[in-house]
Amino acid sequence: MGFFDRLKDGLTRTRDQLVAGIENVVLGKKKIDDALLDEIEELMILSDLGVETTSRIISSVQEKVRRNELDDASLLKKEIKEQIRAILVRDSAPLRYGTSLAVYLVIGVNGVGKTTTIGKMASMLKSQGRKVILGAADTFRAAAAEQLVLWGERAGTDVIRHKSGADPGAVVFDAIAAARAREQEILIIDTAGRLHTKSNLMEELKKINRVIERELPGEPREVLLVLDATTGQNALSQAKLFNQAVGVTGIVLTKLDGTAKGGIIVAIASELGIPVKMVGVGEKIEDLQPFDPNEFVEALFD
Ligand SMILES: Nc1nc2c(ncn2[C@@H]2O[C@H](COP(=O)(O)OP(=O)(O)OP(=O)(O)O)[C@@H](O)[C@H]2O)c(=O)[nH]1
Ligand SMILES: [Mg+2]
Repeated sequence: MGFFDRLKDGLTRTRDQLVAGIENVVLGKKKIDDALLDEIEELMILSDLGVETTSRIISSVQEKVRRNELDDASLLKKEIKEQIRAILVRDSAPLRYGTSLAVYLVIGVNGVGKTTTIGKMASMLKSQGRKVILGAADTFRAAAAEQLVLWGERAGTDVIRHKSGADPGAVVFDAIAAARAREQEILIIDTAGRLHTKSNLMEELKKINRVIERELPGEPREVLLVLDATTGQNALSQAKLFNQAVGVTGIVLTKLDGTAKGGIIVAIASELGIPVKMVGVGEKIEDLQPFDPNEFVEALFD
C-alpha cells in the first residue's frame, strides 16, 4: 500500500463519521435549512473539527445560502470539503533546511510518538540525501537513549548521547558540536515526554532552546510538537500550552491510522495557525510523510 492509501485507510473512521454522515443527512433533501445545518454541525464537532472551527465554517455556509450562492443540499459536501482545504492550505509550510546546520527540537507529552517520529524522519531525510545526526536529550528514562540508538541504526545515523540523568542542555550542546565537526546538515533532538501543564518541565525546554539559540544564532530551526491524533481535543490544549512556552513552528500528527479523530488536524490549523508539517500513519519506518493538505482532503473525502 502506498502512503496515500494508508492515509486513506487511517482516515476511514473519520470519513465514515464526517463524510458518510453528511451524505446521509443531505440524502433526498434539496433545501439547505437550519435543521439540516444543525445536523452537519453536530457531525463536524463529533469528528473533532472543534467548536470554533465548526461554527466558523457553518456561518460561512449560512452566509452563502443567504446570498443565494449555495442553494442545493447536494452541494454541501463539496462546500465543506473546500472550506477545510482552504484552512489547511493557508498555513502549510515544509520543514526548514539550511545551508549549514538546521536543528529540529522534537517535543510533546509522554508516548505521543516523538522518538518513533525522529527515527522515521531521519530515514526520510537520509533518503533525500541529507546528512542527519540525532541528539538524545531524553535523559529522564534510562531506556530512552537506547530506543533512539536503535532508530539511529535503522536510519543509518549517528546518535549523540550522555548517561541517563545528565543535563539535557549539555547533550544538546555536545550534539551541536558533533554535528558541526561531522559537517551534518540536520540535527534532530529527542526530548523527554512532559505534561504541558508542568511549568518546571517547560522551563527545561526553554533552557534547551536557549542553548540552540546561543550556539546557532540565525540558523534555521524547528520546534516540532508531536501530537497523538487519537487524543482529539486534548491535542489542541497541548498545542496551545507548548506554543506559549517555547514557540512551536510545526506540528507532527501521529497515529492517524485508525482514529476517528482525524478532524483535529483542521482544528489545530484553524485555531492556532501552526502548520502541520508531517503525519504519521503507523509504527514502521516508512510510515511518515510531509503533510500535504490537498492529499489529506482528498483522502478524507474520497
Ligand atoms: N499506530 C501508530 N503508532 C505509533 C505511531 N507513532 C508512534 N507510535 C507508537 O506509539 C508508541 C510510543 O512511541 P514513542 O516514539 O516511544 O513515543 P514518545 O513520545 O517518544 O514517548 P516518551 O519518550 O515515553 O514520551 C510506540 O508504541 C510507537 O510504536 C503512529 O503513527 N501510528
Ligand atoms: Mg521517546
